[in-house]
Amino acid sequence: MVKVAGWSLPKARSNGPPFVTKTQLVNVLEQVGVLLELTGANGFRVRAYQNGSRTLASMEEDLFSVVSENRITEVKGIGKGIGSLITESVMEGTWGSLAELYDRVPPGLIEIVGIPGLGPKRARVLHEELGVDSVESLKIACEMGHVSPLTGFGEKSQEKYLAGIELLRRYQGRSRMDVGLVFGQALEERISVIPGVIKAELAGSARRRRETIGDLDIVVAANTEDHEKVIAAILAFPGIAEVKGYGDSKVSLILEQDMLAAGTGSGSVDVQLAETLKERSSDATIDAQVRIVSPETFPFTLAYFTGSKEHNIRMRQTAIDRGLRLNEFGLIPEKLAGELIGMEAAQHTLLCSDESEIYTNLGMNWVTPEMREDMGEIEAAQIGGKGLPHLIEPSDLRGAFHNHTIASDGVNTLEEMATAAQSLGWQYLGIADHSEVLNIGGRQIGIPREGIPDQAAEISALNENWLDKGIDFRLFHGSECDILTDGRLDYPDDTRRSLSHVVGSVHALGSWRNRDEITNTEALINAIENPTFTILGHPTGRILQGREGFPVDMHAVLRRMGELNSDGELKAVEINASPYRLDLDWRLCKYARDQGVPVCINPDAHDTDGLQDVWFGIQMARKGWLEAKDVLNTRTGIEIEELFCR
Ligand code: DGT
Ligand code: CA
Ligand code: ZN
Repeated sequence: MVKVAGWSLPKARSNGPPFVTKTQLVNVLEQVGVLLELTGANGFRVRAYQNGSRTLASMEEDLFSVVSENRITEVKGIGKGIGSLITESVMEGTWGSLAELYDRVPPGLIEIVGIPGLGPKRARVLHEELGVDSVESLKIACEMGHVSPLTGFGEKSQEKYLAGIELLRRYQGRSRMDVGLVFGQALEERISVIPGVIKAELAGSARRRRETIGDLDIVVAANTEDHEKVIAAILAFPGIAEVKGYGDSKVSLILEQDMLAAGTGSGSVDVQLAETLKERSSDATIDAQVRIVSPETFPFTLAYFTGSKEHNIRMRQTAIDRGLRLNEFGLIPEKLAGELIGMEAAQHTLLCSDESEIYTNLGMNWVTPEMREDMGEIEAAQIGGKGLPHLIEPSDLRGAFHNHTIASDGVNTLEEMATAAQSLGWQYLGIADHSEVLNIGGRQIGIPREGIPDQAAEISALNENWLDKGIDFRLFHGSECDILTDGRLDYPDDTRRSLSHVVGSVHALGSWRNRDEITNTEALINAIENPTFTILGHPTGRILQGREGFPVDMHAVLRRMGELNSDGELKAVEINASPYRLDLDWRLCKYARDQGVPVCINPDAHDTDGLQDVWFGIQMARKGWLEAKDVLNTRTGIEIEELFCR
């Protein structure tokens, strides 16, 4: 049984005040809301914490100033009780009596709140009525049919929970790529500057940019006489929750938040993005395996631990065919190695100063790590073969088409979003706020049809202004238009026709997930065939580690989109670049390309920082073999204007 971590109050900084950050407080208040609900506290108290968390999150003023000037309770939405909790934690680093609340709730109960369809209220009922206090006990209760007879639950809920548990198990212990990479980069940076370290490089699924990462693998080159002191330096790092083990050449760790504190951003994720990610990863932990080898062995070890296992197996076979033995220690001619094994055999290795020489010795071109999945790269890399693609780079993007503003559920204005896009060097930004049908808990989120002309006017005014000033930047006025369950699009035809582009997305996921694949595929195709439809947004609706997408034959959808493109229409498919989604799946990119369907890398940004998420979309496009020409938003602003006006 895996130990469940549960929640804990953040450790105070040693050099305060302020002893805690706003992000930490936002988190704690939100967690307290859930904990109170789980313990059956009254609704007013629960909502006070929920509101407090939300208020704090959107507060623009510096928290420390507000607190130290005693103005915290003047902030609307923060009452006396929460105000004094905030003051205490910021000024003194303590949390009043909250520790008791955190201890009182079983960690397993918190974990089941993450299961789709299971909020704190229902979790409490299950706890009180059936004694459920963990994922395990919930599973048993569902399997024995004890859940469905409870008032307000039913067969459907019971099945849904079982499916949710299955998903949780599958992803257990894995991290989203944004979380994994920010930890991986921090560890790589810290190791790189240890005296005696010649180089340190992230390997494994992180280097291959998988959408989720099981554990981090880092390979370090140091001369043998320095290994001991390098290991000692690693063990003394801040942000190590646990040392799982270590030997002469290997350290196995669990990393936590403090690992991220320093950091110069010298790795592959740029500085600004790394800062954003640190904020988002606030209570995550991740395992890391560090392997220390001599500089001569480094390229072989790096290649081996980069994987994938499937790629390695093919590489090893390629070596065998040439009378060579390939492993993490070297590339060894079989006739020299003979009976020898391990490091003894490796004495006879061919020398390779970097990974690319390993590939050369096998008659291949170097394969970029993202592509090492045995999905055709071994064949394409053969010298004289059909060649590897020239993969898209982050700097190839000139804009994006799916972004939100305060007009729907975003937090920034048109102008703020545009300024942020310009500072990324973009020539355009597509605005696609939600359409009128979208509401959350009865509150309308989308723009009502009457609001569209106002947004259009605002956008035209901004565009004219840039044009007058000779600035090569424009906003495209689109909509993220809901695809209704029957495959119609939200808004009247005229409204949609007035827009530059329509990102069609499914949001009423419940109904789509409860239908069969054929019905869903037909409905989706029906929507795409609408003449106003331009881009298919987050095609399956999946949330990584959260919920599976709805069943759909994406191949059939992409084939139909391909036909429409060859009829001269523009029907593009989105890679939703939010690290929570990364949907279209990278495994389908090649298929989309081969069908002639342009791919858009869209951040689905809800604030200015969110625009940077395109970086993750680029990683997925690269994993999917895409070149700049396959991606719609590498085109210039003028080219897009022409395409959208057709
Ligand atoms: P993860 O951590 O589950 O996200 O995925 P990886 O790819 O990082 O896998 P991991 O951490 O188990 O191992 C790192 C790499 O080491 C893996 O990509 C390939 C290599 N490797 C591990 N076990 C084997 C194996 O049994 N055979 C071969 N050929 N390679 C292996
Ligand atoms: Ca790994
Ligand atoms: Zn969106």
